[in-house]
Amino acid sequence: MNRIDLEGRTPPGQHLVQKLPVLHYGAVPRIDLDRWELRLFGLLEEEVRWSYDELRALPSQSVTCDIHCVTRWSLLDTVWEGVTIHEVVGRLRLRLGVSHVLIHAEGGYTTNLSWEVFNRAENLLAWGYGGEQLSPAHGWPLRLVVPSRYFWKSAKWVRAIEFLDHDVPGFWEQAGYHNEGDPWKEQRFA
Ligand SMILES: Nc1nc2c(c(=O)[nH]1)N[C@H]1C(S)=C(S)[C@@H](COP(=O)(O)O)O[C@H]1N2
Ligand SMILES: [Mo]
Repeated sequence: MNRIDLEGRTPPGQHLVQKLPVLHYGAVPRIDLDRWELRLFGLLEEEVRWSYDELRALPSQSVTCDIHCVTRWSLLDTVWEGVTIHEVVGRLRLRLGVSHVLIHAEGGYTTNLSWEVFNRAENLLAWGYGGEQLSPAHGWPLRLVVPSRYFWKSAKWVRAIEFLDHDVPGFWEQAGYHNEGDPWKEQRFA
């Protein structure tokens, strides 16, 4: 049985599920944490590289949000733990003119966001889900969570964030998915 949506939290064309499905293109990557790093590059005064330990030493926060996949399932009240994008951005020296970011994940998956959508308070680089460590299938060691967009923009296995002064379509955005992907506007396909 689907949960009943009493509060109007299900966007048009979506149905509610009770558990987080596993969905991705390709295989779950094998990751060596000792060699893992998160790279922040592009329009920065200085490129930044954080080891996994450095990342985990940043102040962490828990975010509860609803998520919506373009394949029409939504899950309410998911709980993620990690470092907020605001916390990350506050540690960078951005150059003038940053208008977009491109997220790079393990194995070549990418997704793009405007600066305005990327830099929202609820967005997280997460290492925890549902009170536990993120599982490999859900993006361990680090995934992005952008609740305001269809879930394909919440890249799993994130390795780098590129700061840009123009828009560069990501993997699904090049393949015909909508560039913005706002579930409340049903922006599924271009
Ligand atoms: N690196 C990577 N991230 C990805 C994907 C992918 O194929 N590769 N798929 C996206 C899609 S379409 C969805 S719906 C969600 C699914 O996340 P989940 O498996 O944790 O539910 O991951 C997103 N992030
Ligand atoms: Mo998806």
